[in-house]
Amino acid sequence: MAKRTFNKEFFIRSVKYNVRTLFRKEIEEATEQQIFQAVGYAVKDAIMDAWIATQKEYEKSDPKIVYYMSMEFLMGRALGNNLINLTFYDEVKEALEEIGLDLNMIEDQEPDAALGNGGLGRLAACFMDSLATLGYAAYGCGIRYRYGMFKQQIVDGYQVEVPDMWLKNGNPFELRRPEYAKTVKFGGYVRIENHNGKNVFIQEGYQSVLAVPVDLPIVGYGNNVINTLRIWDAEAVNSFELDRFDKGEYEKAVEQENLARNLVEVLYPNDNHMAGKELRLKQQYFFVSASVQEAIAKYKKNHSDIRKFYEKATFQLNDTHPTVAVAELMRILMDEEGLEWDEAWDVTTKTCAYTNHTIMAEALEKWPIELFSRLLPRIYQIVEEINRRFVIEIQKQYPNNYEKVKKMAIIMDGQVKMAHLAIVAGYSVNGVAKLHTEILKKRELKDFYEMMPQKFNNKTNGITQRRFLLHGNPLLAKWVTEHVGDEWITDLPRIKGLAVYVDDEKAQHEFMNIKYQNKVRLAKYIKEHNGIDVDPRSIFDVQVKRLHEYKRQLMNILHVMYLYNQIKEHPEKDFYPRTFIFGAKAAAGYMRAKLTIKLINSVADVVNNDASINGKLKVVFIEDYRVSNAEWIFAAADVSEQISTASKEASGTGNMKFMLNGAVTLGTMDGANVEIVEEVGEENAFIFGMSADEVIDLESKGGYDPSQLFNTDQEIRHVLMQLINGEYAPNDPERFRELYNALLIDGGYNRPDPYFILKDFRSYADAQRRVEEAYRDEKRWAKMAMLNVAHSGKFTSDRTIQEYVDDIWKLDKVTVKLEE
Ligand code: 26W
Repeated sequence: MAKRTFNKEFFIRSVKYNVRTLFRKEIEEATEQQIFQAVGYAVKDAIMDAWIATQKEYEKSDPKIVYYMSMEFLMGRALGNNLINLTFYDEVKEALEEIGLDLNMIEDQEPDAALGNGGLGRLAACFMDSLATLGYAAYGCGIRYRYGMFKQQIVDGYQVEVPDMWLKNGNPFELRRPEYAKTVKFGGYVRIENHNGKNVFIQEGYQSVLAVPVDLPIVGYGNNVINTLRIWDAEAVNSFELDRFDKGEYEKAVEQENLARNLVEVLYPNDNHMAGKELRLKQQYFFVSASVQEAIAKYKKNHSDIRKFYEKATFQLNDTHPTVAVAELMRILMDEEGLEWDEAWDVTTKTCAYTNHTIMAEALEKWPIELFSRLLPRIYQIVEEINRRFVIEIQKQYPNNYEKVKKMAIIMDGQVKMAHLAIVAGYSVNGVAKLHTEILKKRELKDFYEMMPQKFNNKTNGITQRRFLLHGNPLLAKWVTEHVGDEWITDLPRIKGLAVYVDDEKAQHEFMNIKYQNKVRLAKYIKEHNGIDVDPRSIFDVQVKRLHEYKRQLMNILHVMYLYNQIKEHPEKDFYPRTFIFGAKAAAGYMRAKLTIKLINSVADVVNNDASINGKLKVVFIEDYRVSNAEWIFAAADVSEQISTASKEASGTGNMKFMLNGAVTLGTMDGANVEIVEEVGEENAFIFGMSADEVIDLESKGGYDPSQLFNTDQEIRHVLMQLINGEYAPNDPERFRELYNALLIDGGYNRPDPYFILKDFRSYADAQRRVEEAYRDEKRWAKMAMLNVAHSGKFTSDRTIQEYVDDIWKLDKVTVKLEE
């Protein structure tokens, strides 16, 4: 890998200069935040030449471009990652040390760019990294939310949401580009005029808003490629014209100001739950319209035949959130470019492709016709026509089968079904892990698969090893490089070379020592943030992810309660010390999830303060789990909890980050866990619980009756009773009644325990016993953990992106040369 030369003197001068010009200070007087800003700008400077060169190269060689359209990009911090990918990290660290500055401290000043909720948003961020590293022309298209994912505070054990003012000190990496602003129109009505026998559609009485692009550089690893994440900010089209005293005009101006302000104010913090808010649909159309306009404008700069647009551009829709892109592209092609319906449809269906990220029914986006047509009148007309033509297709293929129409139509029962629109208009539909794609084909999207099987394909998710090993776990990264060379950084399957060391005692020792160092690092963080002492020699058992019932954090904490009971009842029994670590944000309105957080914290309070158990058990809830602290958490984990109800977790990506960092999976056969086990071998993971088929089967029978278990299994009964006898809520014994009821009476879907927590409990507890037993044998554990690292090669997002390129996008590879 060609390494760019780093000019230390120049860099130091640049940092000092920035402190002076930005803050009128010398380095010694600057605050830590100001130092971060100054270093950030110096790094952006270092990126600029390559960014320009990349754009020049794209203009020259005219490659096909993927527009990755996503409501969410969960980027995390940029500084460290940019330095890593520029291959300057160590040099910059040294340079800064020379002037008395600590890069870690500086990195810590940067707020996470948390423009996403969880899995889907972080996947988009990993994909951007891989696209640039592999040298493909890609734009990320998204929204510049003024407030990202809320910050989580834990107050008295409860989650409190605090606004995330991530831009309050400015963002040194962003580049505002008002000269490329676009206008986006909402509301009004459509007037149809006949021009020489042709219908012309004119939208009138609308409100408009200006979409202003803000670009963030995406640095490819060591290859001079700098791609662009383009996030759109909103501004009023005409800023207040004070001489307009006419009442109507004045109010209109106020409305436009308000629209612009509200539009990009905040990320919706719902994960896997459709709230149906009008503002959300506005956000969707806002960034999609601006992005599609931009893509068309870019194409037209060098191409005259809009009918061949798809040869140079493809739109990947990250879940259904950007699916209005389908109709927006049709609108522009017809109303602005003058194509006929059939021509426009041909282009659109060769341009758009859709990724499904969840089978949770409550996540499916369906918009009331009333709302949709009022907000996007022209777009609605187009969707109606797409639907009309599609329904004719269904009837042709399935004559007299009204059931099919009812199940498959895009518009039905007063709603616009975005997934149906995406499937009908897309040339590709993919799931995100093998099992997930099979469930889509066989169940959720069965009718569509039968009608258009050629569209369906799988793309198992991946993660970037640059952030989650090279940056997040420098000790292990260095050790891996010492053993297998550094090619793994851009070719993760090379990490397989570690397999020859798994029985080597010296290697085992070094490996376990690195894990220990990382546990010490996390223990310090926990002490600082939670005030809890944890023993780095204990087993670090970690579950970090969004809080959702299907992910079953409740099963995990019930098991902790069970272990605690065991220890109390049998103090003489040998028990290997364990630290159970949780991190999770709950959607602000998701009461059962929030109560689960309170339960975890309440159990932590009791267990951590019980001197009688000699510290055998600790429970830690890490506040404000996010990308930046995640990097440390993965590095320190022994056990990776991936315990979703089988069939519910589309893929998971945390599971891959743990594996890469040498944690062993304790999980169900769900999502990508199945493929992890396939790679590493069942003997190097702890698998338990019902299979996806068993779950789906039992669901179709209406569930099961957990009272059997409750009545016959005294230990389970004991734990459940502790939810309602005040054991963990002495002042309010009723506090956790809701969780008790969900498990035993009605947890939704009209049945108790819809996520089969009690059904899987024994099997889970047994798997946990096997974990303990394995950990006691240090050599065996070291070998298992090392084998996990060695077999993580498949799970790089570089592989995922290459598959998208080969099977879906068909992009051209680009190389960028820099004159030094
Ligand atoms: C409309 C509200 C809403 C918001 C977000 C619905 C659905 C979502 C996302 C699709 C939820 C999500 O993040 N899904 C996760 O996507 C990851 C990346 O593919 C997968 O690894 C996770 O299994 C899946 O839960």
